[in-house]
Amino acid sequence: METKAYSQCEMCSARCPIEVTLDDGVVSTIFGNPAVGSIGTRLCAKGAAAKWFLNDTEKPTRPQIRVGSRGEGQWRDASWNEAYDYVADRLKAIAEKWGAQSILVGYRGSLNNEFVKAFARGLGTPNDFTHNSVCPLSLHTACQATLGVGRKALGFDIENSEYVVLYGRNIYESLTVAEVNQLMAAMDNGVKIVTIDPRASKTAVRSYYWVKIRPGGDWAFNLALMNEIIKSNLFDEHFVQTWVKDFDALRNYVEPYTPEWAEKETDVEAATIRRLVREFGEAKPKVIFHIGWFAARYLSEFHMRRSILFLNALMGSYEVEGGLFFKKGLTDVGRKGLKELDSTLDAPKGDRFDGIGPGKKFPIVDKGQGIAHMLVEAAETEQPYPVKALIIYRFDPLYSTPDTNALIQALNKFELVVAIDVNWSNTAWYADVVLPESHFLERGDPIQERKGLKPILALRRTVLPARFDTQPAWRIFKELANRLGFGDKFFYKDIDEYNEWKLSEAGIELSQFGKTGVVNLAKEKIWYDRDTGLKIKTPSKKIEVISAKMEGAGLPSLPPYEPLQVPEGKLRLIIGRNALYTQGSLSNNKYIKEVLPNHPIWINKKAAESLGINDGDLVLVSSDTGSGTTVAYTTDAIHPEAVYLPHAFGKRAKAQRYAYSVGLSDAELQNFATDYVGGSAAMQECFVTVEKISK
Ligand SMILES: Nc1nc2c(c(=O)[nH]1)N[C@H]1C(S)=C(S)[C@@H](COP(=O)(O)OP(=O)(O)OC[C@H]3O[C@@H](n4cnc5c(=O)[nH]c(N)nc54)[C@H](O)[C@@H]3O)O[C@H]1N2
Ligand SMILES: Nc1nc2c(c(=O)[nH]1)N[C@H]1C(S)=C(S)[C@@H](COP(=O)(O)OP(=O)(O)OC[C@H]3O[C@@H](n4cnc5c(=O)[nH]c(N)nc54)[C@H](O)[C@@H]3O)O[C@H]1N2
Ligand code: SF4
Ligand SMILES: [Mo]
Repeated sequence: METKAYSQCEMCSARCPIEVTLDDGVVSTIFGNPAVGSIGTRLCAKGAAAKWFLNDTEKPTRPQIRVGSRGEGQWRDASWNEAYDYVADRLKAIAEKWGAQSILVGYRGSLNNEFVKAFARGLGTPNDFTHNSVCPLSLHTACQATLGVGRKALGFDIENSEYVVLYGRNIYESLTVAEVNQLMAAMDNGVKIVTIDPRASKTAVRSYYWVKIRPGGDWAFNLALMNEIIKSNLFDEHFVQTWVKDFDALRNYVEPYTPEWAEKETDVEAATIRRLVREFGEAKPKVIFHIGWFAARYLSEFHMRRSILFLNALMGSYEVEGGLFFKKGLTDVGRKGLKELDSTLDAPKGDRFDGIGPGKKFPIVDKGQGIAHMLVEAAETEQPYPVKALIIYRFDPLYSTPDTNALIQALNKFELVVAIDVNWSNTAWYADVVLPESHFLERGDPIQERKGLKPILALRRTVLPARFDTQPAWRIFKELANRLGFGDKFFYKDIDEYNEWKLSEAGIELSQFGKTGVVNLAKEKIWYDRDTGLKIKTPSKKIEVISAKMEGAGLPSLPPYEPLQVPEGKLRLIIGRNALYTQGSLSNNKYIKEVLPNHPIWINKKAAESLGINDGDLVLVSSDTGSGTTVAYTTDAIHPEAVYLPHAFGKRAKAQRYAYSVGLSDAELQNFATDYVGGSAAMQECFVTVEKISK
């Protein structure tokens, strides 16, 4: 008999709403949830490949305890009770010997954030951290310093826009289904996409204009755009007067950065910059300078991202149709917000392992995000104190933070590493204990508030019983808390009871989610009054050119531009995502591997020629930190200073037949570099040589 169930995909963190068709209880297809048309009724290739992952036996299928040396891959099966007791006993001993602060709790943001954060609070450690320092952190910090809210507060009305300017943001490849749908609809409406990218991405080739920029040239490019917009009086004067603090400082600051100056730094012709500025000026305010997503490329990432926020201000494109908007949620429809478990526990005080805090290395970075890539330094220096245990939930730092070998050295200093994952991540492979979470179709999670112009609440519910001996996050953290003496804080008996508690102040019942798992909160789009109602939360309540937050921490708001530098004889390694892979986490998937087993390194034809490299040659790629081999793809479609690899290959867990050791891992080539203002890693401050090995 055919039945349908509704839930959310988790093959990446976009969490598209899905419709699962079951034949006598066996999954036959997974598709988009038609009840959520605005978010997207299609699925991407990775979502469809979830079916393979469900039945994959090359993942941990019951708790694992290491028996060989770290990373050797010798494990024994354990019962859940044994594994919980084992982890809890060791955590107690470590807390007693080294203090609770020596326990680090790392995670990638998910629906289960509140359980992970509550767990860290229960342990008494101030050291919880997300994956964000290797993704959007500098952008987030830039938004906080300029608008007083984080990056997730902003949305984009792409469908109604006239110009969408993308700084790399590769919407058609590094995707969420919703944004792909929006951009396709916008193209039907005649939008002009301007993609700035050193290589021809799948979005660049579908654009009205591809700006083949020198890698890292974005900040200089933006300074010149602002120079030209202001000089040509093409900015929205009313908006700037109403909402921008210290506009004159911005005008003076960009004065020397002319299009001719930028041409030398970015390889973009001054005439192109002038033409684009005229076109943007005429289309405003329906112009979106997309703030981006992945923002862990350069030392100057923070200032580049701030310049995007300024450009949107000059166009007056905040809170307007076809521009950017502040996302709306429960409180905008007159309801109270969802409750979260972590807010019922006090946040432990004390210095953090990662150097965030007033007067510290990262004075303006949000503690709630943490800085994952500071783990190595913390372990090596034992400053401000030794770190001894690492609990990792749904995050793979050993694949996703730069310099894999340095991190392995650091992990060897830990007395306990526990990975809670659905798969053999690199980190799980190097851990002491692996607690396997159930596949996303086999579990319920906390309700999600999806903010937007028309906000909704969405429910992930259990579609299938767990096939293997795995457990959901709500249970894993509760069981550990029970054994560590703060089980009373994890008061719920199951996820339904927890979700009822979560909803209890919002005045919504679990039963309202009905069959499709969605509650629509607004019939019409909600816009704030753009003259009086922008939700800017800086001290001045305006978009701050001179940022009170930065100045208060002794950081200059408008520092002079610093020219790009590439060491003689080296190429800059640039990176991105691939449409078929979610970082490295899904690479052991038969369906995916059938379509794209491996990926070459892109290298400019002329650059390759000068190195004696032909298309299809096997090459050795080396940096100061590591080296590896792959095949060269020579093309004009990349800037000559760059080589390009997606972050998806070179996995280390031998248990995974399809992924193990296939291709080159960019993380093994990258060294430690960081944007000390915004907090992100600076992964593209990485320079390599490429040599031919053979045909
Ligand atoms: N299929 C798929 N979709 C995903 C993901 C995935 O893993 N797979 N991951 C999701 C996540 S977590 C993220 S963060 C987003 C990331 O999405 P994006 O922010 O779009 O980031 P990337 O894919 O890293 O890179 C996009 C483009 O930036 C270009 N680029 C490199 N250097 C520069 C530069 O100096 N200047 C400019 N202007 N461009 C440059 C690259 O060539 C690449 O084409 O994708 C999300 N969507
Ligand atoms: N060198 C280099 N490093 C990078 C990047 C790069 O381009 N180059 N990209 C960066 C970016 S943009 C990002 S977002 C990060 C991504 O890196 P991570 O944050 O590590 O994200 P993922 O690879 O999506 O997943 C991490 C782990 O979560 C597991 N997982 C998936 N679903 C579930 C689940 O439902 N429950 C549990 N418990 N676990 C689950 C996966 O198996 C995987 O091991 O990497 C960053 N690091
Ligand atoms: S974008 Fe694809 S993989 Fe990610 S949640 Fe949506 S369908 Fe799943
Ligand atoms: Mo990311």
